[in-house]
Amino acid sequence: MRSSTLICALASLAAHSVLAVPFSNSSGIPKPADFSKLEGKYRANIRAALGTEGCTAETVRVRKSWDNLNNAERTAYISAVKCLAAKPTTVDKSLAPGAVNRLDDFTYIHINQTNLIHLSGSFLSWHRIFIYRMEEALRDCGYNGALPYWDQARFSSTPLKSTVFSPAWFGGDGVYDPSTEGHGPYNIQIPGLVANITIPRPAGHGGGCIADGQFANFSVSLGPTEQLPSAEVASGDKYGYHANPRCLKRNIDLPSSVGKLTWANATLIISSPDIATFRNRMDNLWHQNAHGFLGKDGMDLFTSPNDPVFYLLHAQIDRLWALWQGQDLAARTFATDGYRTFEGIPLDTAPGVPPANATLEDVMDLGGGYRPTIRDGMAMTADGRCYVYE
Ligand SMILES: *[C@@H]1O[C@H](CO)[C@@H](O)[C@H](O)[C@H]1NC(C)=O
Ligand SMILES: *[C@@H]1O[C@H](CO)[C@@H](O)[C@H](O)[C@H]1NC(C)=O
Ligand SMILES: *[C@@H]1O[C@H](CO)[C@@H](O)[C@H](O)[C@H]1NC(C)=O
Ligand SMILES: *[C@@H]1O[C@H](CO)[C@@H](O)[C@H](O)[C@H]1NC(C)=O
Ligand SMILES: *[C@@H]1O[C@H](CO)[C@@H](O)[C@H](O)[C@H]1NC(C)=O
Ligand SMILES: *[C@@H]1O[C@H](CO)[C@@H](O)[C@H](O)[C@H]1NC(C)=O
Ligand SMILES: [Cu+2]
Repeated sequence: MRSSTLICALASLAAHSVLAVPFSNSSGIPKPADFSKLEGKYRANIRAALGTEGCTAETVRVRKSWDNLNNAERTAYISAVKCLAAKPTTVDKSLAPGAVNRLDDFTYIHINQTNLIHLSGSFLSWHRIFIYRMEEALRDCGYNGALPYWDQARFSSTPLKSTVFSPAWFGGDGVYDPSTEGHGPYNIQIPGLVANITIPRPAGHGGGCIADGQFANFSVSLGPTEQLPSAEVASGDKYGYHANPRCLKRNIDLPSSVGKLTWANATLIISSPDIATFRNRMDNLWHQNAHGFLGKDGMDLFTSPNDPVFYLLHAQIDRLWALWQGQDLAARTFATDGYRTFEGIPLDTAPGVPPANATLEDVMDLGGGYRPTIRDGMAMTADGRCYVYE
């Protein structure tokens, strides 16, 4: 199975003109000087802003690229994820009877909030808090480090060469599943919006259970939502809140990475002159492509946290935002843009929420009764957070 998946992957790579010169080494594409320069300015500014109490140079956590962790750190991270998978959920069973474990606590609230926290003014802030809470939960389960990020640009041409997807860690593609729901192509239809939004998805090379790595046959329960015209969706389970135990799946789509999740695009995103441009580029050039690359569970708008790679993917989104903010902390930390709902479309579950612009004082729902404002999720080294990207 693995070798035929590889052959398909290579065939697709060869067909892609961007790859005239394929990269075959394991260190990836070197970081360009202009990106390093932006990073240097961010680091200098954020470190200069650290105080002498609270978040200090001594206490600040350093988030690193997964590819730069050592194997002991990687093992500790994976163990903590599995520790959360072995702990019972704290979600009210009347809200999500299918929630099983502590990972589902996170997936549940992400499902519940999806149409408010994507393509909206709370996207960046909500996800910053969300992944920070995961970092804390992992540390409560024995992990001593900070959340690592998946540095897509370094392996954009050969994404499966990143150690993120190695058979030792998160594993690679799902096994080939020729069904419409698994392998694609198919259209995603987003439930809950008072408009029909259809997102076409290309065919990948997998679609079935992940076959190798630490999450091969990993069991997930929540989802999928009614966005797939799929037999996998139980009738009436619009948001996938009911128990649906199944293996975690991927449907790797190389063209979502090759020529897209590039250093050039990362640099372009961080070089955005204002938050509206930044948010637009972030979503169109990066966020959607990163999820699109994973396919299947990791691409489900609602239940994507089911794939543990989600947290590394979003640490990278958070990092690019941090780099953008860090070019001018005073002007950019609280810069905001976007509607209160998905593209400003009214929601059938929250008809009272007007499709107005979000404000810094808007209250978000992070689950477990935690309801911070958008402003609360914007600083990197305040409001209980204390981390910097290396
Ligand atoms: C890896 O390959 C890329 C692309 O050919 C090249 O730029 C880079 O220098 C190589 N890295 C090493 C360590 O050989
Ligand atoms: C989210 O959860 C609340 C209950 O806390 C519920 O009223 C609401 O309908 C849910 N929204 C969706 C989209 O499931
Ligand atoms: C969305 O599509 C469905 C099925 O095609 C249709 O029944 C419904 O009326 C459409 N809704 C809107 C708002 O266009
Ligand atoms: C996954 O589960 C299937 C079906 O139970 C089994 O055939 C396969 O060997 C398992 N794969 C791994 C890597 O555990
Ligand atoms: C940036 O991303 C877009 C779409 O994702 C792609 O079409 C474009 O070629 C990329 N540009 C570069 C310079 O990588
Ligand atoms: C929302 O914000 C944008 C950008 O600041 C502005 O152009 C637009 O008029 C605002 N829309 C509403 C409905 O306030
Ligand atoms: Cu999300």
